Amino acid sequence: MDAPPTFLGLPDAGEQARIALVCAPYDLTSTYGKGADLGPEALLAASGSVETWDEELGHDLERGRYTVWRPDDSAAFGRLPPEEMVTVLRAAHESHLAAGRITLGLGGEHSITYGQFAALHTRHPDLAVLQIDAHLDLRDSYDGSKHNHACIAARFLEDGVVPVQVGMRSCSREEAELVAERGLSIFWAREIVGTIGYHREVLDRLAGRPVFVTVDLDGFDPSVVPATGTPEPGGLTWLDVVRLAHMIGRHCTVVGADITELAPEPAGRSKASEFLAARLAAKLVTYFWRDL
Ligand SMILES: [Mn+2]
Repeated sequence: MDAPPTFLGLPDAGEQARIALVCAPYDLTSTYGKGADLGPEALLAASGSVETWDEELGHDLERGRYTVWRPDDSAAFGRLPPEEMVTVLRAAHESHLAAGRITLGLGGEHSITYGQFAALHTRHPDLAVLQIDAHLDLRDSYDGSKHNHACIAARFLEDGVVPVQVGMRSCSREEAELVAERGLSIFWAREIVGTIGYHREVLDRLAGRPVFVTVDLDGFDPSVVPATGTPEPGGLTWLDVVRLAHMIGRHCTVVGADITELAPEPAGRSKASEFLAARLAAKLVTYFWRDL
């Protein structure tokens, strides 16, 4: 059997690593397109073909030290109830944070984010969250679970963190009412695609706090990332997302990030989505943590 893929095809740095990629092969609560449990390995496999040289900042990612964390038994992990899944992930993130590493979560459906968020929020009570997504995810529960993929932003709110949400373009009436009631920070896709004028306002909302960046790949337009569970038309471009991330990296301390909802297309189809996800992982590491 082939060895499992590493990040960017570089040797796993083990205990010496400064950045841990925490894989969450989990897709139990998704409701439409399935396959996000295959996302982490598809992203890592694609990362072997990503250039380690960042052409924009002139930085070589080969200088970094990375390790990959996987559940002991991926199949069993994939069957855990969502509440237990986030507990396992929280412990994994906490152990890497305790060892002085930054963690980059790889999903997996968006419900995986809560484990990493909770680990970071304990360490940084003033944590701010930037959420790139098509969906508000403000339902308190869905399909009987508070840890459904459609509820992640409700969990942030419940823990006292108002996420700054970018790329939004789909919600329920109840979610829209909550937005109005609470005056939430929404940057609708239709108002920002192709622009950068809103960056200043994003920064104002993050207000100098440590930042966790959570990316649901459906924030991208489906013409850019077709391989995701709930593709919504009218989304962000590659440049929209990397310009925002670059700006955040220049002005904020980013203490963690994740990339979720990659649901690879069957073998033989386009690999554009997994390559983009891998390239995005490389970009986030470059923008946020190139000096580690
Ligand atoms: Mn979404």
